[in-house]
Amino acid sequence: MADQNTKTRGKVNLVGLTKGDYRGKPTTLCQGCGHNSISSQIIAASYELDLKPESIVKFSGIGCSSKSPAYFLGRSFGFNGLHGRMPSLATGAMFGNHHLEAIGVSGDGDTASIGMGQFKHIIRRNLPFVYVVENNGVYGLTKGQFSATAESGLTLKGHGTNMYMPVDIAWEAVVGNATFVARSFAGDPKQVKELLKAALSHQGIAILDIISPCVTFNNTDESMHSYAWGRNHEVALHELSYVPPMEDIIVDYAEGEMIDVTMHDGSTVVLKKLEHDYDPTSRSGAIALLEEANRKNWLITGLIYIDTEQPSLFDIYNLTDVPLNRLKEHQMRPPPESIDQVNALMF
Ligand SMILES: Cc1ncc(C[n+]2csc(CCOP(=O)(O)OP(=O)(O)O)c2C)c(N)n1
Ligand code: SF4
Ligand SMILES: [Mg+2]
Repeated sequence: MADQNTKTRGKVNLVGLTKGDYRGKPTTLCQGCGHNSISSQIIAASYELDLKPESIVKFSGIGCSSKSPAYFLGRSFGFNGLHGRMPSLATGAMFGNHHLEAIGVSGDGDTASIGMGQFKHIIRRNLPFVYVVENNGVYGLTKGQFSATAESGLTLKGHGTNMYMPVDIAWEAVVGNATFVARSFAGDPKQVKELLKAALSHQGIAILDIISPCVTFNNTDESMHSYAWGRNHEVALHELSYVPPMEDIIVDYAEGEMIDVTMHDGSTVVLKKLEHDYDPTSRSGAIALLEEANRKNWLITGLIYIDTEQPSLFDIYNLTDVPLNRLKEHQMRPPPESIDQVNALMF
């Protein structure tokens, strides 16, 4: 019977679901858009991590990227918020139920233009939240205007030449004290998936800046957000594999050539060093690397920075274990003694 099931439904994971159970609605984005490739990797990572879709909540702002939560995890909760306001929405919702797994998808416009203030503050608060920026250097939804991450000197049809210096999302995240910062490229799906798995196991803010080409408005070979540029300039820091808590780390690399990072849930991220002898636990090293990459026009990808020691927003507050909407009225009404205590403090 189990075999028959597997044949008709596909291979099931530890929570009895097939990969198809993690899909969403058919995409309405352009064919070849990098955002579609990232949605596929969110589906694959959630399936492989055996997450229950009903324990995940998705957030987004406004943009083609922000539409994409409709195209993955159709059985999960979702909230499409105002432009640039995903972080405050996510913070409020997660205070309501901190047992949920939170994934947010934003764009470079949604994050680095209108949403920059909110981006900085969700980082500072270290909310356990996988924050994916689908970075294409333009406002795809409103027909390809330059966003704040477009490189200076880029010329696009109908929009002239960009005159401003770009915002580097990964650099802003490291400087702002983010506890997990990674960069990837939609054309490197395996790396995107492994980074997503590691981010989902991190108990704090996980920023994933993923270069995600807009094939309609910003995919010329010279553009630093195009498929051609990504393929020709990607410098992977390490070969990255994610190992779940119950599996042994089987590696065929000689000792000294890899770094293990233990995540909060006991899983491990194994980083095999490539050309760069890079330590992702050094903040000053991460800043120096990003600055070197910008000077040399490298598209650095991989885990740029990680800190598993900082308390998360949930550690700082004494949050109720019962989700707020399930608390009974008598549990929410403070007894007269607590009101007296508060008044005594104030006067
Ligand atoms: C307050 C507000 N200002 C402006 C807009 C118009 N608008 C919609 S999407 C967008 C930019 C989207 O760009 P990005 O976040 O990079 O997403 P992409 O479409 O490129 O994936 C803008 C400016 C809006 N919806 N709301
Ligand atoms: S306009 Fe660009 S960002 Fe929007 S769906 Fe098309 S390719 Fe993707
Ligand atoms: Mg964009």
